[in-house]
Amino acid sequence: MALKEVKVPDIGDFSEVGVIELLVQPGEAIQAEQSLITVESDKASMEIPSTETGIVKELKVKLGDKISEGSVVLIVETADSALNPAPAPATPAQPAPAPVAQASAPAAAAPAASGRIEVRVPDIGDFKDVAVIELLVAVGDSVKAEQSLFTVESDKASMEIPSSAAGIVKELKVKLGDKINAGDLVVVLEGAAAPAAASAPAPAPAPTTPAPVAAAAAAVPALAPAASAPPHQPGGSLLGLPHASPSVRKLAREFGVPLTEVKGTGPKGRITPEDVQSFTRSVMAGSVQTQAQAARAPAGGSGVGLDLLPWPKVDFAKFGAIEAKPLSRIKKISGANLARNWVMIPHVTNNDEADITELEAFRVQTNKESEKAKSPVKVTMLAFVIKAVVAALKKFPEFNTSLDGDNLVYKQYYHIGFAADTPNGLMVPVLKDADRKGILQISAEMSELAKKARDGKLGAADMQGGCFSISSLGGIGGTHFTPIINAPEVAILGLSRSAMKPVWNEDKEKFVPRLTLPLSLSYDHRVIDGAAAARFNAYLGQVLADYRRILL
Ligand code: CAO
Repeated sequence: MALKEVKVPDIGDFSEVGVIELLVQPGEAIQAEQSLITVESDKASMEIPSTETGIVKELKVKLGDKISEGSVVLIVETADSALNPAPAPATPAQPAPAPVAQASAPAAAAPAASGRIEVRVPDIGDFKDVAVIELLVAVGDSVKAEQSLFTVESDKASMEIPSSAAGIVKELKVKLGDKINAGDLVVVLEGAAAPAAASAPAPAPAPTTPAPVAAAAAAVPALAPAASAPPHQPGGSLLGLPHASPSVRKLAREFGVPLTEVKGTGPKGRITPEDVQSFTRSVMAGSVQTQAQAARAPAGGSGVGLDLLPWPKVDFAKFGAIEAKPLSRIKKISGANLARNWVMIPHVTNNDEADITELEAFRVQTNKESEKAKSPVKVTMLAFVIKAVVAALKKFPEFNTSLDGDNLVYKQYYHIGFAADTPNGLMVPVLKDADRKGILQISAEMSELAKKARDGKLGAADMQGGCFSISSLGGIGGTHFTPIINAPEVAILGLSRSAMKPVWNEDKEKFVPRLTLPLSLSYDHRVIDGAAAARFNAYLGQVLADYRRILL
């Protein structure tokens, strides 16, 4: 173990930028390149990544602090070098935050006094293939030199690309979603009825002089385009646009939240991730309508969008004593995810039962032998089910997929998530490469991950990359239930409590007692047909009834 300082890397011309968001806290496991804090000036907002993997021991900054290159962000406890061969002192492993500059250096342009002026993307530092998320001018607009033309965004920062000259926009060479790089032709102007400033020729692409950045750029809502920010801001003014960090804007786009309609509760009205989540919840519950919904929903209800009744507002205190307690952070996050998955995925649940009489006997026997050998590993039915699910995923590959636009992505790895009940709420750690592990190793890793979940120590990497999830309520009770699919996965298996049941035996012509395990398979009906789901569940049952089938 070693304690290491994580410092602010080279952030271009920025210094004394304010910390507006803390993304990690002491005790949390972090990965190299994971974002630690968000900083913001009047020109840009960006996330500062970690150079180390380990556990956060101490945060050296707090909200509102001003930081510069070299400032210590936090102290991290890293595993010793044999376990963690990735220490890289002050330089981030990745292009790190956006190199950002002042507004003084506009996009490079062909030096031109009048006539056709080509505006190109200036040097934007380490940014490559960044997506255009907002167009701020339209053909026919008159623009001034340094006026912002459009906004681009990477996952770490966002910035506006300014014009290098004044003139009338003749051609827009980019559209929403285009990926751009330094030197790309973006706008053709006809000029220049321009003030002298416009012709201040940006000499060749200036080093470290990307654009002024839009701390306040609006999200492009995925589900509610009608409610997006105004298509163009004359004069490049950012006033009136929502104030949010890149990660918040990304979150908003993922949820289809029009940021212009969200009330920010952060400092100076900044929109926080919680604001986006609570807006989503309010829309889901029907207590708030987006402008786009309001515009298209006639009074009688059209069925378009969610079109729901508002959430009932009840003064509970009128009926008896009450106590209101805030939801935990995990509940808030998982609640927003569950609600999205429930409304966006057409769920169907196939219920079946597996005869696990022999497998349970084998499990009990295995545990007895482990006990004798003083092994700490205890095997539960869930470990056998994980391995059986891998066999079923191999036989029915469409269950190991994710929808990505019009594509179905088939995965060739087998990472299985399992729901773990923790004092703070539901978490889903992911057991990686279950196909390459035996039952004992799966059991050991599962109990390690479940303990980490209960202690609040799961890192982001422990919960990523899942192909298929299992929610086991077998240790608690119930006969069947409908698990909610963990998007972007396409299916989830729910296990209920096994029970001894009379099963008709054809050969002996009598009922025999068999231990049966209820299997509830929820699947995304856009990807999986009912027949395929019934086959998957039946096959799973066969494997659990006779585990030798895994060898076939
Ligand atoms: N039928 C009957 N008994 C079962 C069983 C089943 N299907 N599955 C487990 N059990 C038994 C175990 O054998 C164990 O018995 P003993 O204590 O006698 O040995 C007991 O139930 C407790 O098991 P466990 O919970 O410790 O272990 P597990 O491997 O089955 O599950 C974990 C691990 C982390 C998934 C579980 O602890 C957990 O958190 N479950 C809740 C998951 C959840 O909340 N899902 C809901 C998601 S949707 O809201």
